[in-house]
Amino acid sequence: MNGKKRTLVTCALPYANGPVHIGHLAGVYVPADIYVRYLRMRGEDVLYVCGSDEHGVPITIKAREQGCSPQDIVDRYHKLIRDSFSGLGINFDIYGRTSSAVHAEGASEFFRKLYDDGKFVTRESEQYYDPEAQTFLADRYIVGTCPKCGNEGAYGDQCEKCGSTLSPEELINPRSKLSGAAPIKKKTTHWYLPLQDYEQWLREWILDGHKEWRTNVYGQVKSWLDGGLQPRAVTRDLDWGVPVPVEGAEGKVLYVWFDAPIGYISNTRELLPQSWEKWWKSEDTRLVHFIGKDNIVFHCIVFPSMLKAYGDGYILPENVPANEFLNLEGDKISTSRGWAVWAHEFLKDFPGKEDVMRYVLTANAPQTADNDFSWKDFQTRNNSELVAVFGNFVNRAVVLTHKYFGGKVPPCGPLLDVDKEVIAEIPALKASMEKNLETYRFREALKDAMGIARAGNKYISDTEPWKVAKTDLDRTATILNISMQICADLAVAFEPFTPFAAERLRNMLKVGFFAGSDHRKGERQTENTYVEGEGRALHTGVTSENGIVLDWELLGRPQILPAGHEIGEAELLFAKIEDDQIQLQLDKLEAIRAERAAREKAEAAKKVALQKEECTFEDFEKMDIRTATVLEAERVPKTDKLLRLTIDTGIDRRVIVSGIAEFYSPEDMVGKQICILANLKPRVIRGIESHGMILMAKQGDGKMRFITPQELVSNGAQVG
Ligand code: B3M
Ligand code: ZN
Repeated sequence: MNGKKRTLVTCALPYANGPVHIGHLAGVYVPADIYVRYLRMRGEDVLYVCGSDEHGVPITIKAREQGCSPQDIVDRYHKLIRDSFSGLGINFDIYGRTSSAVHAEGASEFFRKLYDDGKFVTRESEQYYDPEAQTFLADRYIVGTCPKCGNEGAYGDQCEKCGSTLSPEELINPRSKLSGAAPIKKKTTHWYLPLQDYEQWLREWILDGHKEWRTNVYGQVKSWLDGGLQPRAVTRDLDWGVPVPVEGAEGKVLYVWFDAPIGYISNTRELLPQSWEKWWKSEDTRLVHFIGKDNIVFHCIVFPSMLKAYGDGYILPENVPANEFLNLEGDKISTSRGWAVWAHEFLKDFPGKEDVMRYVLTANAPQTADNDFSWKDFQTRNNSELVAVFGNFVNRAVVLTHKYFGGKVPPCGPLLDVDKEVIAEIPALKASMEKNLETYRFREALKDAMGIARAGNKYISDTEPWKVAKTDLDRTATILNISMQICADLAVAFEPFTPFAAERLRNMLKVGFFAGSDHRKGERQTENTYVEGEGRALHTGVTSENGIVLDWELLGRPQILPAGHEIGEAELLFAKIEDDQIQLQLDKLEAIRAERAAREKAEAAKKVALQKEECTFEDFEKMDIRTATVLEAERVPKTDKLLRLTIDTGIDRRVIVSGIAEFYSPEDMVGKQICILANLKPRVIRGIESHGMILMAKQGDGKMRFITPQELVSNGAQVG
């Protein structure tokens, strides 16, 4: 199909410091799975590689927070993530891990060769060091007060409260998360890959050679290159990671983004110790990286430069179809804020709906722009597309074939225009699907597949076989024959998108299927799945000897199921999703939002505004602060923030307008003794002249309380 003997598909290695969520699935893993299933149906030889990315500072931080080891963290999440993928039908040939011995050996060897070949430069720099814990500190391990918003828990690289990007130098009162000690600067040496040396080569390879890449990918690479590449550190002062295999490098490990991409190679070696090189070092292999947009620089600039530096015939990616981001209910998905739909929770809450999630994430795929997932849309697409069109069409065709023809495909008689039209539509949709799938436009390809279901549904609705049967069984036979062919088409077309439903449909039609060959270890033969040839899997108790075996080539053929072919009992392919199921999910998200708001409010309440600049005693003496009592109070019309107060200052009666209506009603204020700045220049507020200002205590979350003497004093008493 593409002139190469085989295709190697890699998927970004998820960090094993938490579960995967629908953003990961939409961005990387569902599109990759669609692509791999399609290629395999076309008979392509595909290797499908992924695994956990188990190093890096966030994992060590989570381990500290949970009082366990980084290995405990990655063991827990490696399993959870792997099971989540397989639960969604995303079956890699290997789902490895970068804490494995195979990876440590491979990454060390990779580094050592670049080191021996003089591809690195070293740099001495000053890094933050914890004198008590006697370890260097990554920025994330330094906390202090944010200079922008006063948040006392800001990190050395970012303030999670106001979102500012920070450096440890900017933090007020920086201290180590490990020991609480004030960090000191200490000299340390690291190895760097001089990316600038590869700039011209990258320009030629990508900017000249791959103009077909997605604009978001091509554009980001171009701006990185135009911005000028800098040497990139490939080692870190950390105790969790692949140790730097060089004498005198104790306490240093490979930088996670140096070691992780090598994980693709290590996972391949682990699966295919004898033949891994034909996948990574042969021009007969095409390599495709599926990633999210935040990984573009690592997969298009850093990793290719590493492979180039290493030499030895490593191939480069033919394409890197990076997706943009998926939002959730209009808000950015955030692991730290818990704002996500976790894959493992979805699988528990919606058993049997794995296809629906795959379908919805593809229909809303953020292919060239960020997109949004909403539970309402999830329900609507399931009910009005999968149930009402795809499932409804198949059900009517199968039920009626049983009703009128004893469950056997009836013969096809003379064709009318309506028959010819629908028969002609399918090959056209198939051709469009092929073009879209081969250019990574999965959302468009899904529309083509859905187009087949819509065509079938319209055909059976327009021809009304249940009515025709009253008078003309031959015509009914033709209609249902054609409808059953379209069911067979759907059993192939939907394999990449909704593999579970596609297999149930094939079982209903009692046909086999060529899913293509894969490289997973161990027997895949189950009681009704046969593995033939070089591992090409068949399903449903049908082998090429005893029945019909569908494959991509048959899709769109006019007569796939011959007259007389016996089909199985009808079963619903999809079930409606009820409002209460969706409401449960929305309530879950609302609870997360409320809990976060409460937490942020509580944190804000503790936030202390920075002290103002110094003033002199003379400055203070200018202010005439007095006690006063509120005689009358009313709301200021057309605003919910202001009260108009008439007060007795002991000097006079006057009117003051104050922004305290959010915290006090007029009734609350009448009779209260307050303190005011009496000699503030009068101001007109909402048309009312205000003479003075009430002294209020305002805490970080905005809550305000008026200041009052500890016990009643006379009005006009001077406050100083
Ligand atoms: N662990 C995933 C991420 O940035 C990162 C990918 C590595 S692929 C070699 O979320
Ligand atoms: Zn801040």
